[in-house]
This record gives sequence, structure tokens and C-alpha cells, in this order.
Amino acid sequence: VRKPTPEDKFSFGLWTVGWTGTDPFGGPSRPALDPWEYSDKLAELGAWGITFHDNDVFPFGSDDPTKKEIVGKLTDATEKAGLVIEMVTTNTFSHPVFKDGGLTSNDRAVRRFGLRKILDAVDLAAEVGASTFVMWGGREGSEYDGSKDVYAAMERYKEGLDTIAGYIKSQNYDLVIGLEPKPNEPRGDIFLPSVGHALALIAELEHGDIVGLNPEVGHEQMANLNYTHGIGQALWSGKLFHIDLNGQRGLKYDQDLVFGHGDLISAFFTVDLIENGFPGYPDGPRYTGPRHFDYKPSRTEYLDGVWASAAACMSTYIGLAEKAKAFRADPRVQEAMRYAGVYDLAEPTIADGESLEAFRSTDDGFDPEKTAERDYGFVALQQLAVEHLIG
Ligand code: GLT
Ligand code: MN
Ligand code: MN
Ligand code: MN
Repeated sequence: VRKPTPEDKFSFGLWTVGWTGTDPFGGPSRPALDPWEYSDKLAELGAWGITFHDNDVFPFGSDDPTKKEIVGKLTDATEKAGLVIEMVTTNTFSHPVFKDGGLTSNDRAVRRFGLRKILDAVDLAAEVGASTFVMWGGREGSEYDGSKDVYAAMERYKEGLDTIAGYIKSQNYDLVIGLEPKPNEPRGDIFLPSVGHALALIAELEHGDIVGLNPEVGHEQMANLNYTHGIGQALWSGKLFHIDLNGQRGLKYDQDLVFGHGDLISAFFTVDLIENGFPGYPDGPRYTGPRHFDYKPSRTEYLDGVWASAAACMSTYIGLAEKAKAFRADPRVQEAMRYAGVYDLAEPTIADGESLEAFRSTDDGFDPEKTAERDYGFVALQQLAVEHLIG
């Protein structure tokens, strides 16, 4: 597989390579570096951009001069390395003050503090030239149904999001918001557990036009959902603003594995959709944003393993993109797709200008028994994908 270049638009969260291995059962298994040490190394590996939470860069509670100094050091380093800071987000989950959430905490003083912290991070995002502002509400939720008024929580979520989106507009910031769904962990149940829930909340917002999604592979898979379908529907809704690529093996804790180290065939079709678009719509909607990795180098790895795992994310993506191109270009695949009716689904069911009356009374000799004998050949099509993948 070829080496990554900035044209690939690969980006990484500072918290990904920066994860020191701390988990609920043990402390760090490797040292924490300075933010610019991570960005320098990522640039060297061929990444195009980085992303971060406010507190990946400066500690919670830092005063303004401290923030300015540290952010300045980081932006100097990214400029020198030719890296883009494409996304910024807020940490409203680590400090215990957020143990019941930031925007939907039962404690109003916490909500007011959380919203101020998020607005500060919006200013920071604009200042460093980010184009997306991600919001993962990891602590928004509950363990016990009796502890949370869900109606009120949705009201407060909406109030918070509209305040933030309205502020972005009032400042003319070139920023959109990407909501990141997750079903659980760290809360027993997190609000906006899936792509669909987030889309439904966005539809209720006053400033929903600049609010979309940042779906993560593993988060949909933790809910036993299909990631490729999730981003497909988000694309159809015009709401796929950003993506978090990683790997997850089945219904367990959030593994944040290297992209492709979970469900490889699902990763193949994810890349196929991102790179090649919808088969029936050659000029249809495409995701053109960053290929952003949100993974964790396993706790067993020391620093060499950290860099190897970051390189692996990019290498896997490039390899799958090459395979997906070859898959779509293969005449056998095109024939199998035709046989399967994949392209036919793009044709409207009722013809243009056909009245409902005419439609309902048409007897075009349709024979359900005969048509039920149709062979779709989906298995053969899938086998061609597998052969491309392993071949
Ligand atoms: C945290 C979470 C990720 C989110 C990050 C953005 S923070 O690491 O597990 O999935 O994308 O807030
Ligand atoms: Mn995750
Ligand atoms: Mn995570
Ligand atoms: Mn994520």
C-alpha cells in the first residue's frame, strides 16, 4: 500500500495517539507527550490534519494567558508541519463536575458552566481555523430511568445546541456542528444513542441548518447498527459533516480499535461509499470531508506501537480505497449489480406524470408467483466483494 499524503485528508484527534492507556482497571501504560510532539509525528507519518478537545491542549481551569501560550505553541508547530486543525471539540465529560452531563445535567449551575465552556471552545475553534465543531455528549444521559426527565433533557439539549449554533451564526464563524452519537459508556444510556436519534433532534432545532453528524464506526456497532447505512442516511439527509473511523468487534465496551481491525468487510463498504458514492447516483451526494480517525492505540503498545497504529489506520484506509475502486470497475461486479437490481432502485416507483389513479388501475400482467422466483444474486455479488478484499 502506498504512503499517505495530505491529499488523502487523514486527520487524528490528539486524544487518540495521546491516550496513555488509562482504563477503569489500571493507570497509564506509556507517558504523555506535549501536544506538538503528537502533531509533529502525525505530520511525519503523512497525516493532513489534527483535531482536539480544549483540554487535550490546556488543562481544565487554565487562565487565559496560559491557554494563549499553549495554543500558540501548538499552532506554531502545526503551521510549521503544514498540518490543518480541521476540528475542535469540548471536553464536557472528564471533570467530575460533569458527572451528570454538561448541557443536560439536572443541576442548572452545571448546565450554565457547561454551555459557557462550549462557547469558549467555539471561539477557539474559529481562532485556529477549524471547519467543524464536534459535540459528543458522553455524559448526557443516565443510569436510572427515574433520575432523568427525558422531555426536559431534550428541551435543554435543544436549548444548548440552538444557543451554540445561533452564536456561530452571529459571529459569522465558518463552522458547522457535528453531533456524535453513542449508545452507552460512560453513561449507562447516553442521549442521542444513534445516527437516527441525532437526525431527529436536529430536525427540531431552530438553527439545525448548521448542525449535522459526526458518526463513529464503533458507536453504531456497539448498538448493533450498520455504520455504512448510518452514514448513507446521513448523506441522504445532507447531514454527514464529519466522520470518526475506527474498529469495533461486536457488542462490548467501546474498543476504538484501528480502522479495519474490527469488522473488515463493513469497513470495506464504508470506504466504498465514501470514495465511490451511491451506485445508482453517479453525481449524487458524496462525503468530501476529512478522513478522521478516532481510535485508541491498545494499552499493550508503547510509543513505537502508537505510531505504528496511527500508520495502520491510514494504510488500511488506502488499501480499502484501492480495493473499492477495483471492485466498482470490475465488469463482473457491474454485471452482478445489474443482475441484483442495484441500479434499478434509483428509478421512481411511480412514473413521472403517472396519476395515482392510472397507477392503481394498471394491470401490466404482474405475476407475484412468477416474480417471487426472481434470483437476486446478492450472495454472488457479496462473494465478488470478498474476493476483491482478499485477492
Ligand atoms: C472521546 C469519545 C470520542 C469522541 C471524542 C470527541 S471524545 O474520546 O470517546 O468518541 O469522538 O468528544
Ligand atoms: Mn469510540
Ligand atoms: Mn472514544
Ligand atoms: Mn469519536
